[in-house]
This record gives sequence, structure tokens and C-alpha cells, in this order.
Amino acid sequence: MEYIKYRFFQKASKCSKEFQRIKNEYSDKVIAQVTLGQVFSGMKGIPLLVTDTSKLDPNEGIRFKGYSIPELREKLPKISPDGEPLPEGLFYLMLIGEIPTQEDVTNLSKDFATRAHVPQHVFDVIDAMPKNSRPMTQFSAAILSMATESIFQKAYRAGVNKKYYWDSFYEDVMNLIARLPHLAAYIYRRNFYNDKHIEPNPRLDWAGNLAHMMGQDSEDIRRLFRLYMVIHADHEGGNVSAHTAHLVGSALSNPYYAYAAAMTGLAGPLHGFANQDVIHWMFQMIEDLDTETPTDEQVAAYIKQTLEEGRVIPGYGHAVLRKTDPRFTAQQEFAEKYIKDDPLVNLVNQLYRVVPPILSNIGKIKNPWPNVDAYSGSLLYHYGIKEYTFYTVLFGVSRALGVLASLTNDRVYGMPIERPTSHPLEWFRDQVDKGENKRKC
Ligand code: HAX
Repeated sequence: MEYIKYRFFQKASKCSKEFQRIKNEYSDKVIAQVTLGQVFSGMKGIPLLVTDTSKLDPNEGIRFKGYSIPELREKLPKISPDGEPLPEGLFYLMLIGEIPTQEDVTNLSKDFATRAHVPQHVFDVIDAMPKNSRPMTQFSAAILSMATESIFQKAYRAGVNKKYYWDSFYEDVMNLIARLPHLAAYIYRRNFYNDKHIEPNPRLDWAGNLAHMMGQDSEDIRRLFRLYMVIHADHEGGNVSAHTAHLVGSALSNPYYAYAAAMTGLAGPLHGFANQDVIHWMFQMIEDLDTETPTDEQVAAYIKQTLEEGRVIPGYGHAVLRKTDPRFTAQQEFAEKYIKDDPLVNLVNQLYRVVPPILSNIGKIKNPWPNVDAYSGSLLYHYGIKEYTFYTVLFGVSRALGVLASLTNDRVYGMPIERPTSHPLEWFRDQVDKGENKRKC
């Protein structure tokens, strides 16, 4: 067995025993109460999922295996000392639970490079779709079409013992992650560069190779891509993309199915599509106000108009966070270090000043602060990746690292099929309203 796989199994099987022990000894233990408000508000705050890769604190933000984003930027291996961490290192951390050495990360980069071949029929599937299909539609369909390659699917058909499911899941997950940069770049070049494709360079790291195949070979972009791929990788288990991958995988659907489903969730405007909406909305503002440098008063009036039209301010608010997203702050620091006087970046910073007090005053919005999507588009745009309908695909490539590491863990733990209970509205009404208030609907 190769080294990383061996290390993963060694670690995860210990946790798997612990999972089974707790399940067997404490199944009757009550760990939380559920209110009707939680059920009717998207199941927020109910501790229902076991996810080991990362944990989100409402005030502090995300920690990956206990490490905050500033700590990751300091501790994970980099290509140059003043650069950004390599996403391979974060994947290793999420999978194995230890900060990797430079050598571990180099080995992982090489492993991905050897697995990176995308079968021709996947490109044919993409080419068969109209060019005006959204990039996320093409991306999700392409991933699904790659399920022909699933090693788990073949192993299952051949009757593999359930205790070895994790093994072929691991192989599928590694192959899938390795192939995503080529897939994403192919869609980008197809849509925006007249099908002039660029071959992968196996000597580059995973994120650097993605930038290269998109046609971006500067060190500036590679640095940004490494940061981008690290900060978008995981956000504990309850967000739509992570939860979807976990749920679909619980039916023993193969990792290609589970991740394609996750991507269709990420494509929603309340989730990953928000990174496109932010740029779209800012450009609309610039056009409507007829200036790239509006005053705070003009911006405030535009925000209020958007809200009066019954729309959300994209890039603001969060289902869990109650403070500025540290992923926003990491990008702001990056911009302060490397970007001088860019109009879009300046507008993002201006919005950070103007939006929160307005959202706070509304009262009902639980978090008036910016999330990761408020910044990311302006950085990509600055470096020449201006086709913002593609931005959610980049988010999706990164999100694979977290949700697929988790999915592999799920199989080592032997997690069962997920099946919560549902009731008709009447049942919930009967819990709270037994008398005359009852109304038929
Ligand atoms: N602008 C306007 N209204 C907002 C808002 C915003 N940015 N954020 C929340 N609200 C509204 C909600 O729509 C809701 O209104 P109703 O009661 O009328 O339905 C109310 O405030 C309470 O919502 P909440 O409890 O504060 O927030 P939710 O947990 O329901 O939703 C969202 C969290 C992220 C979906 C929400 O804040 C939002 O729509 N934000 C804008 C879209 C966005 O940036 N999404 C990306 C989030 C990060 C992410 O997942 N990235 O992938």
C-alpha cells in the first residue's frame, strides 16, 4: 500500500473504532434538544453530523483540524517562504490529521500528477453541451460522466467485503481530485478562449497547474490560486455542498456521484454562486451609478434599493458565522500586500465599511458581516480572470478537498445510510397547537 494511503488508514481506523465504541455504548444518550424553530429554519444548530476535517465557530471562523487560517498560512508547506501554502498540504492535514512535511506535500503533488488523466469521453460530454450552458452545469455533468471510472463501483459489483469499501473510495477520491484542474480549465478555455486548450504540466503543483491550463503562468496568479484553494476547501459538514456529498455517499453512491451532487448544491446563489453574484451586482452598481468610484452615500442608497427590491446583498451574511469571515480577512490581507489601488478591490473595501451598519439596522439579519464570496471575485478579476460566470467552478475545485476527504473518512467509519424522519405540517402543528387556533391549509 502506498505511503499516504497507509498513513490515512492507520489514523482513520483508530477513529473508526472510537466511532463504533461510542455508538455501541452510548446510543441512548440524549445530546441535544431540537426546537420547532430549528426545524423550520433549515435545521440550523442541530448537532447531527460527524465531520472531522474542520469545525466552524460562529465568532472565530473555521479551523481545519484545529488550525485557523492564519496558522495554516504560517505552518503548511509552501513553494517559496513568502508564498501561500500548497492546498495539497491542507488535504493531507484533513485526511491524516498532521501538518505534512515538504516531502509529504511533494509526494502528494506527484501522486495527483500520475492520476490526472481525464478520459476523452468526459471532454466529449462537455463539448456536446451548448456553450451557453453555465460553467457549473458543464462541470457537474462532466464529473458525473467520469463515474465510468469508479473503482468503488466495480469493486462493489464484484462483491467486495464492506470493510474494504474505504479502499476503493480512497482511490476514486484521489483520482477525482487529481483530474479536477484539467476538467475546470478545459471548460474555461472552451467557453472563453475558443477551445484553445493547454496541456497539463505534470511538474507543477495542483493549483499551479490549474492556473497554467487556464492560461495563467505568472507567479502572482499561482500564489493567489494556492490561497484560494486553501480557504475554500472546507467549512465543516453542514453546508449544502459538504452535507450533500455526505448524504449521497451514505447510499454508497460512488464519489463521482456524491461530488457531482455536491457541485449542483454549490451552484445555488445562497451558496457558491454568490461569488459570481457579488461581481455581477457590483458591476450593475457601477453602471447604474455611472461611476467606478461612488461616494459612501451613493453606495448606501444602492444597497437600500437592492434590499427594497426584495433581493439579498451577495457576499454578506452567513448561516453560522456571526463575525467577519476570516476567509474574507485572509483575502483582504493578500490584497493589501500585493495589490495597489484596484477600483474593484477598493469598492469591496468600501462595501465592507458601508454594508454592515445597513444590514444591522434591519434587525432580522443574524450576521451583517461579509463572507468569503465578498472578496474572491475582485482578486481573480484583478489578475485577469474576468469571466466571472466561471468563479463558482474554482470554488468547486477547492471544495473537493474537504468534502472528499470527509467522504473517505465516512467509509472507514462504516457510516450508515442517512435517513432522518419527516412529518406533514399537520404533525408539527399538533405539537404546538391543540385547540381552536388550528387552521386547515
Ligand atoms: N442581504 C439581505 N437579506 C439577508 C442577507 C443579505 N446578505 N442575509 C440574510 N438576509 C435575510 C434572509 O434572507 C432572511 O430573510 P427572511 O426572514 O425574509 O427570509 C433573514 O435575513 C434572516 O436570515 P439569516 O438567518 O440571517 O440567514 P440565513 O441563515 O437564513 O441565510 C445566507 C444565510 C448566507 C443564505 C444569507 O445570509 C444570504 O442570503 N446571504 C447572501 C448570499 C450569500 O452571500 N451567500 C453565500 C454565503 C457563504 C457561502 O456559503 N458561500 O458559498
